[in-house]
Amino acid sequence: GGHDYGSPVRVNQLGYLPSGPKQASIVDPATRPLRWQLRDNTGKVVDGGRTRVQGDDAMSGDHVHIADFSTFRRSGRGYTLAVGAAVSEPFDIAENLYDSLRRDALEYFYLNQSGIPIDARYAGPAYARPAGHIGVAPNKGDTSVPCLPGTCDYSLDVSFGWYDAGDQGKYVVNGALAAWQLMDMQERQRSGDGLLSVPENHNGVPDVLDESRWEMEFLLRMQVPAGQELAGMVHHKIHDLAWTPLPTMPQDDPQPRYLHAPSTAATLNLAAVGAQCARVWAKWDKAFAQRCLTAAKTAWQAALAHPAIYAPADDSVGGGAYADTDVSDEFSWAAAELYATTGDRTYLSHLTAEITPDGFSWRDTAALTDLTIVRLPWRFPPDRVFKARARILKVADEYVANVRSQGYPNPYRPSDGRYVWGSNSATANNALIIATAYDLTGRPGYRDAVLESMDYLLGRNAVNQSYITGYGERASHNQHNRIFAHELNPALPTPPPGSLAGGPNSGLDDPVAQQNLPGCAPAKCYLDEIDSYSTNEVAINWNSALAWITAFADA
Ligand code: 9MR
Repeated sequence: GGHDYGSPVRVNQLGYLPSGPKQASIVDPATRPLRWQLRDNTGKVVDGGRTRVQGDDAMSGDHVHIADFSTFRRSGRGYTLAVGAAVSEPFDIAENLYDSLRRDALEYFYLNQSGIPIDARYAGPAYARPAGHIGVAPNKGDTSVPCLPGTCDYSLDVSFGWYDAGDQGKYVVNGALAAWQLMDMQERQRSGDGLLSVPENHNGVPDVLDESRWEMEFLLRMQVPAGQELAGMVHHKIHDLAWTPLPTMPQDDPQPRYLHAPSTAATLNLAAVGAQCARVWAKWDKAFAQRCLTAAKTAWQAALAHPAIYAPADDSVGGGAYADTDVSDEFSWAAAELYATTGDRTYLSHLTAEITPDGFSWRDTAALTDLTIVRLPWRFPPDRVFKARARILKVADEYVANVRSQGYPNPYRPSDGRYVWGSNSATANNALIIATAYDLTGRPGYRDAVLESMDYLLGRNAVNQSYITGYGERASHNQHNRIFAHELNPALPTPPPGSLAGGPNSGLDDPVAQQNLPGCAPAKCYLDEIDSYSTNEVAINWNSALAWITAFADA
């Protein structure tokens, strides 16, 4: 209670595709259908009808109606949907609706690169900044980072990579997932050089690959060198000794940074993305592809030799823990990628994990085995492809049912009724699975459900919030971030357009959320405040999911 969610008429605040589904969700206690009107930007009524009563929505506690204006296809700007006296936020109907978001969701990665000046020519003046963590005082730099005292006695150059999120740590398990999603976009649908405003945009290599390489270069450097005790294993993470205050610009970070102990999970993540990297780069840079493959194979062997080294859950001072004590799913995913690239049958027996309705995240990579199989069906035994395909369709059907059965079109509906930290990434990753079902079958229902999932992220939700900076009248712009900390210092920019907020989190894992959201319904546990890191952070593995599904929507 007490929160101002604005209009009860909830729309995709960016808009709708002319040929796509067009629905609004309306919060209203009425038990009978209500009249709705679609108005153009002069206020003229251009369409109308009656709502369908969807009923009580479990995840929000709202009583919801649905207005469907899908048959209206006329492009234009500034439409509104009215129900009684209530009027929605304005939206467009446009063929190129997702074109700029597609770029911005990817441009996010350049703006978060570590170890390089962010050039105003590409980033614009607001987002340009000096290189971070290159060892210019007070900065310690990432070029020679020691292990945490007592864990090993060498230092590594772990330059490159993207800053994780609102903090400037660099973590292998979610960094690898983010890089994987960018490379997977490219394997799904080729995009070209010149797509993005980045320094590499005329180097003859697709920009999405250039961008993912920045992270690969970091991931490769996290591997324990030959001759050391844990050679081939991969350090779990590198970050500051202590959390830095907000704001802190990367070049001003005075903290010492340390390598944390290797983990089996991180090692298998490098095995997986290294194998994928070898495949996607073979055509563009053979030497780099070979580096990736060697690292992947070495990592795989090291993981087999050390199958149960887990990152400790309490290692969360100065950086996140990213703990995971079940790596059977990572073994399976890595084996799938290695088999897809090499055809070596010894990997096949390790493909044991399958997609489940729980979807996937940095911690749960089971689904990525099946997604890898259907990405490269000609490389896998036909019975495996057949089964992976069937499993993906079954899970996608469940997600479509979630979209259709809830008051707001969210493919995510947790079985325990609690939204996780980063729930918007669960929405986006589930949408990716539905999109994959569309790619496999061409059935329009899948495509429509992906587009409706975009509606959820862009404002058709319980808090009337577009969770993507710069897109929509009520869009998140105060996400937790040390660089883009406009809320704390007006001289700094907001997070760049195309930044996805983590979204509602039932856990209320920060003091601001605890104070302001007691007893919140799951889909309403969200605050657009910079200090609410557990509901309103950004993260590379969330924006990579956004980038993937937005490219799908745009196509
Ligand atoms: O995305 C992570 C989420 O799954 C965890 O529940 C949460 C708490 O451990 O951490 C999230 O990751 C954060 C990381 O630990 C530190 N950098 C910011 C990440 C996004 O909030």
